[in-house]
Amino acid sequence: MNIKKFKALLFILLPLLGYSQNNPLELWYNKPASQWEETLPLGNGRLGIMPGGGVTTEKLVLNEITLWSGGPQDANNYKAYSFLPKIRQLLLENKNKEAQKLIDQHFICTGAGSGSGNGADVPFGAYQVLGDMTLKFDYKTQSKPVNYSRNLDIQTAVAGTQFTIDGVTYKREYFTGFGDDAGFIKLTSSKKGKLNFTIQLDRPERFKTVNGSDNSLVMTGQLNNGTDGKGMKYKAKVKTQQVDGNALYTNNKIEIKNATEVVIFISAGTDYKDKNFETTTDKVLDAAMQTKYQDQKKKHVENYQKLFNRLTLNFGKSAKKTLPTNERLDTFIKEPDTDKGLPVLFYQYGRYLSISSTRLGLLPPNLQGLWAKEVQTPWNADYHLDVNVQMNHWALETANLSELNLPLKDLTKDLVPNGEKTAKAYYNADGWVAHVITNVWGFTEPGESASWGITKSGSGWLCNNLWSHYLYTNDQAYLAEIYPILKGAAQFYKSMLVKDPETGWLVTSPSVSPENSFLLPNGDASHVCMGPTIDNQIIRELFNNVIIASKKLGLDNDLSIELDKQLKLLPPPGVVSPDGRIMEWLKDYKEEDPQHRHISHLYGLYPGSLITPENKPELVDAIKKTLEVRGDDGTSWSIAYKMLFWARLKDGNRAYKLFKTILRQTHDTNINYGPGGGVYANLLSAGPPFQIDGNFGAAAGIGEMLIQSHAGFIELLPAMPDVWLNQGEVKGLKAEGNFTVNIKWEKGKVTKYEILSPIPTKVKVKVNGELKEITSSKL
Ligand code: FUC
Repeated sequence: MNIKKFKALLFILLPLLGYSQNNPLELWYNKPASQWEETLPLGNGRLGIMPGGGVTTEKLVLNEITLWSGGPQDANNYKAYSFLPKIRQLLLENKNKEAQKLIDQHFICTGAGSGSGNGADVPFGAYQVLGDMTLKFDYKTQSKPVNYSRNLDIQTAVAGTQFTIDGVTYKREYFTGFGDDAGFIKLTSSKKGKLNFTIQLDRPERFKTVNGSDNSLVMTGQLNNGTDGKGMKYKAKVKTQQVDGNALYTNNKIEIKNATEVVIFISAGTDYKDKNFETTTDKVLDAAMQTKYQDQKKKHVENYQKLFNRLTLNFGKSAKKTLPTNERLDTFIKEPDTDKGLPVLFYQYGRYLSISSTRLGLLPPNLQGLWAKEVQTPWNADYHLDVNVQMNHWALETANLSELNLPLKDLTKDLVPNGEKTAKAYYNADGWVAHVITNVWGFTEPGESASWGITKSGSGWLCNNLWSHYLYTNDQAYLAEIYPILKGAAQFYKSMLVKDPETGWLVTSPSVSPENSFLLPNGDASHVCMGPTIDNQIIRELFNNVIIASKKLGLDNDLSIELDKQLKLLPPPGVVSPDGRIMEWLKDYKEEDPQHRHISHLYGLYPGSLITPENKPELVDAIKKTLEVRGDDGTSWSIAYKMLFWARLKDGNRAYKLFKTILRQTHDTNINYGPGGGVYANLLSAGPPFQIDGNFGAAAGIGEMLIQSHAGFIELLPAMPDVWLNQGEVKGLKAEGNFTVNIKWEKGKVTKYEILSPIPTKVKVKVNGELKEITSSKL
C-alpha cells in the first residue's frame, strides 16, 4: 500500500477506533492525564467534573460554583475615616511611605482580610473543591491497554476515554448536563460483563461519606466560616444504573461487578441561597435518572449548542489537527503558521469555558472559572477586581454570549449594601465602593495590605463592565436595573475626590495603581499615591456613563450636572511623561519594576474606549513605548492584556506574537508573578498556576482582532495578522448596538459581509479601510 492510500485508510479507520482527530473543535490525548492540569474541564455553569482518563484509577475532581468557605462579616474599620485627613496630608507632602505605614495601621480591613491569599480558614474564605470521585478498576488481567485516547469535544461539551485491554474495548463518556442539572458518566465494555470497579467519594477535609438507604453514595459536610466553624453546608450524591451485573452499596462505596454498561449520576448542592439544598440534590438526581442516557445526552447537547453554535470561525487549513493537543501545542510554537486551526480551537474553547463556568442566576467565573482541586485554592480563587474578574468577561459580548455577563451584574448588585458601609467607614463618602478583592459574601473593604489593598477602582471597573453589556444589547430594562448601581458608584467617587494642588485636577487619595510600586525621589519605594491614571480613567468613563444613563432614563438631572462639572476637572485620559510614555501615576515616578505585569494606565485604551488611535493619535507613540518598556512576557493574563492593547492599536502581527506566547506549554504550577505564562496541556491558562483569565483574555484578543465597534463605527478585521488574512470566515460576531456580523475574506480583503439587527438601522462600517454608512439587514 502506498503512503497516500495508507493515509486515506487511516482517515477512515481512526474515527472508528476512537481517535477522532478530524474534529477541529476537539482536545485529545493519547495518554491519561499525569497532573490535574491535564484533566479536561466539564461544567454546566454550576457543576464541574474533570476527567483525566486514568486506566486503573480515575480521580475525577468535582466542583460546585457556590462552594465557599468563610462567611458574611463586617470587616469595616469604622474609625478609619478619622485617619483620612492625615493620610492625605502626608501624600500632599510627598511622604508616601509614611502614608502607606499609616494605612497599614488604620486604613485596611479589620481581621485577616484575604489571609494573604490563603483565606480558607478565615471569614473571607476560599472557593473550594467539592470532592474527588475515585473510580478504581479491576480488569482481572496484567495486560496493558492499547489504542488509548481521551478527548473533549467542545462542540458537544462531552468528554471521552477509551482503550482496549485483551481485546475488550472500554469506553467512558462524561458530561455535566445542560439538560438535567447533574453529572453523567457512561461506562461500557465491548464484551459482556467486563466492568468491575468501585466508586468512592471524598475530599481533603470536612466530609462524611456513607451509603444512602436508596442505593447511593452520599457525601456531606460543612466548611469553616472562620469564626465558629459552621460555614457553608454541601451535599454530593452518586447513584448508578447498570444493564447487567451487580452493584453493591456497602463500605461507603459503590462496587460494580461484571457489568457491560453502567451510568453514574452525580448530583450536588450547597446551602448558598438554597436552604433545601439536600432535597434539591436528591430530586435533581432522581429526575436525571428518569431519562434514558441517550435522550439525556441529546437534551444536553441541544441546550449547550443553543449558545455555542451562535458563532463559527474558520481561518483556513490546519496541517496539525491530527496531533494530540499537547504535541500540537509544542509544534505550534515552532511552526505556528501551519496550524490555523489551533487559534480557532483556542477561541472557541474560551467560549466553551464561559458557557461551562457561569450560568444565569448564579455566580460569575472566579479566578479558576469553576474548576479547583484544592481546599486552599491559589488567592482563594476569589474575584479580583483589579483586572481578573473583568477579564473573565471581556470576550463575551463580541463572542455572542452576551447573557453570560449577567451573573457579574448580580454579584456587583450584591456588593452594594456592604460597599455603602465601606464608603462611609473609610471616606465618609456617599454611594458605595469595592476595593480590590471580593467573594460570595460581599467583601468590599480594603485588602489587608496598603500595598495592594486600597485600590479603589474595583467598583468603578465593575460598573464599566456592566455598562458594556448595555452598549452591546441596547436593553433599556437592563439599563434601568443597573442604573442605581452605577449611580451609587459614581456618588462615591464624586464625594471623595480631592484637588491636587499642583495640577488643579480632581483625584482619588489615597490609592494604588493596581499592585505596582514606584520609587520616590529619595529612593524609597511606595505603592500608595494620589490619583493613579487608572482611577482617573475609570471614573471618567463611569461619570460619562451615568450622565448618559440618567438622560436616557429621565432621572437625576442635578446629579448629571454635578458629574459633568467634575468631569471637566478630572485629569485627561492620558498624560505623556518626559520620557515619552503614558504616565501611570500623577507624578513622574520611576517604576520599581518596569516590567510589572499590570499595565493599568492603559485601561483607557482597553477595556475603556477613551483612547482610540482615531481620537487620540497624539498618544499612540506613547502607548507603544509604554508597551515596549513593559515587554511582551508576563503571567498569561498579562500577555493576554498586551495582546488586547496591540489589537486596539490595530497591530495584528504584534497581537498574534503575544497570542503565540500564550500558547507556550507549561507543566509548572508554582505561583508566578513574572515572565513565563502559558497554557497547560488541557489548554487552560497558566499564570502559573492555573488561572482562567488568560483563556478569556486571549479569546477577547482574537475577538478584537476580528471586529471592533467601540469608536462609533464597526470595523471589520481591524487587527488581523498576515497569516490569518489569507482566507477565512466568521459568522455570528456581535458589535455594539446589537448588530450581528458575518465576514468572509480572502487574500487580505473582506470579500463579503453582512451586518444584521432586529430592526434595520443605519450604521457606520469600516471595510477594507473604507468607512461607509449602510443600513443593516433584518436579522
Ligand atoms: C493579581 C495579579 C496576579 C494574580 C492575582 C490573582 O494579584 O497581579 O498576577 O493574577 O491577581
